Amino acid sequence: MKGAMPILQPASLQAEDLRGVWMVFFATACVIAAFVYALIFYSLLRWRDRGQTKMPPQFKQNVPLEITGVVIPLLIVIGLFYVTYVREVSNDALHANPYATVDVKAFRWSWTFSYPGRNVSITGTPQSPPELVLPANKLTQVNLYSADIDHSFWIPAFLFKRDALPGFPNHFDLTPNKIGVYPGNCSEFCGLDHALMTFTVRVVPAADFERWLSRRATAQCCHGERAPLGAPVEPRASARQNAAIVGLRCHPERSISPLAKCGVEGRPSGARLARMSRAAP
Ligand SMILES: [Cu+2]
Repeated sequence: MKGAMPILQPASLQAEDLRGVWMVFFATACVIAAFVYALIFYSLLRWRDRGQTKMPPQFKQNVPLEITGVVIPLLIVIGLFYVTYVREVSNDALHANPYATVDVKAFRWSWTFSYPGRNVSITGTPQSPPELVLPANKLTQVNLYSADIDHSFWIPAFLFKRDALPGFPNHFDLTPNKIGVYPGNCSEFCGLDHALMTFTVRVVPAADFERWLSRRATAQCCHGERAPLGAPVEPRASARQNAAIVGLRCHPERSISPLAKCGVEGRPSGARLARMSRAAP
């Protein structure tokens, strides 16, 4: 799994932007540190005790020096603020036509990742953390919700963290640009199993992403794997017949063809199909 030193190898376009801000801060801090240490060592060497008994010149104030000492730090802070503000505004802007959309819902103590319009929803548990699959080099818009209390969605490799607050959805764009698997977790202490509130992010080529979505949708739709529209309605029916019923629910046209499309072999009898159709909403 990647992401050990994400500041050196960020894995999204937005993170590369933020790394630029970090580099500006780091370089500024280095220059200031070098200046301060130079003054300290100069003073230590130049004014060290050589056994003189005479006091050095004493003065109470030096107005030009004091003004310089206020103005220079102020200019540095304003410059850093400007760099941060410009990058954050551009990073927070939402793209009008994202390639993909993901609804992320935090809850005590795991996550649900849903792909609106694609019939795919993945819910994790503390024992079985979910996986968020994203297309590489494509913009994904994330809608972040909380089902209960405050959580925080954090992907270190993307240098990205955003709070999940109940009643206040957050929206942001991510454009992963390095294929790989990255760790993610909740970074807001939210209770007993907070430490287990982890997930992984798998970044794959866009074509693989589309294939994964189709496979996952078919599995969920027709084979009862967290069927999005409810559990099978025929308790006494076989697994194959229940799959057919779920298939009917997934495909509102309620024809025979979706069953074949879903890979359900054979056809139920006319009477059974009619009963299934009545049972499906
Ligand atoms: Cu949490």
